[in-house]
Amino acid sequence: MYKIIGVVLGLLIASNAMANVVFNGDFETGDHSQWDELEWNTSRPEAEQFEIVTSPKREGQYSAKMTVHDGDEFESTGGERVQLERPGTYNENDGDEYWYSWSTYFPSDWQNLTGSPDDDWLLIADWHSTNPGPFEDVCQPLQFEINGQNQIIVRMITGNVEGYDCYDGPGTANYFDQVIVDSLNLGEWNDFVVHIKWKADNTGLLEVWHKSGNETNFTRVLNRENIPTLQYIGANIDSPYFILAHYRSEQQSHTSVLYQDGFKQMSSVGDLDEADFSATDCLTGLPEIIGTCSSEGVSSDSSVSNGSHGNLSKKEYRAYKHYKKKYHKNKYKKIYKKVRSWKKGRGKGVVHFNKIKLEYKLFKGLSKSELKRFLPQNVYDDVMTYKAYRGYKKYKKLKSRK
Ligand SMILES: [Ca+2]
Ligand SMILES: [Ca+2]
Repeated sequence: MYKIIGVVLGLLIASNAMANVVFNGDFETGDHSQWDELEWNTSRPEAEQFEIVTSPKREGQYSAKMTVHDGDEFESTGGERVQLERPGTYNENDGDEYWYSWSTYFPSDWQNLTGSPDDDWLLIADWHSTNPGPFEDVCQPLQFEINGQNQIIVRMITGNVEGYDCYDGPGTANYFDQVIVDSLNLGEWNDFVVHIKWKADNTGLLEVWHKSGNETNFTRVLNRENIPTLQYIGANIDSPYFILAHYRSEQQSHTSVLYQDGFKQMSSVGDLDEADFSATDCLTGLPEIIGTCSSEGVSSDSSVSNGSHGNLSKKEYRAYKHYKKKYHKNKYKKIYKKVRSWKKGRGKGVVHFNKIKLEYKLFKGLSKSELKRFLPQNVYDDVMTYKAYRGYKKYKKLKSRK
């Protein structure tokens, strides 16, 4: 049912504000020129299906309003659509690792999709197999789909897809559907963050985070490790490309409208510590993507959140949050008092303070377990106390500037 569409490789779109952004499709040019190809029912004026609007918007000045009417097919392809293809220059290759983020808005008068399970589908985003070529008749390796129950589903078909004719083939692919949102949130933005290690063998990774409306925290709604995330047939490995979609079964007959904004493909999310990127944590790397991480979570409005940083840079703010999270107020106070007592305790105390300070400086690069091996237990404990004292001082300094 998902027909293959043609690719027209466009010009490489230059420049991104942030170093880690590989491709920016946020519509801040006031048009769709960041993207390669717009596909719509070309017998209509483009504006009936694609429009840059200022409201609702998720970030910056502009978002994209995408409308599909009954019969809006693109040239001779199946399915009804208005969608944007990312320039082929950015296709994912075996071994690539990227982060993606975008936001989709479903108006409050959104109509449920109708029909049989074969017909009640609508895609908001997908990675499409390259074509022409051996993957032409295989379905998208990865797609974000709305179904007739108003759920958002992530569907993946990767690995060995030999013999696959879309979903009907007898192949040996890695194939799954996972519901990531149980009931579509209408009249508000849905934010997505996707992390993918693109691999044809079993060493790939797919993680998806989602939040909607006024939710402060992202939730990791999908985590699959050690899976193939690319399709292959024999020695051929596919290099898929991203589509920001409003693409649905031709069996639908109502007019559907949705808004897309803020798409970014990134090589990293700042100096985010992946360990911090847990299920419901405040995502500390997100200032560079969508919204900003505050102590309460991720704000939905980056302009407001910038204010809450006061005079701190993003890096300083992350450090502030790190220290704030690491030590409770009372624990810090105790540590501070102890080190102050060394410094104030004339003679012996000062000698001890200087000794610990020196040990700290000498062994700064070592891990905790290495330190433990090198130092007697009492010295190790005091070095740790001194380290925490430094953290507390840094925290207080950052807090005063916040
Ligand atoms: Ca925008
Ligand atoms: Ca139709």
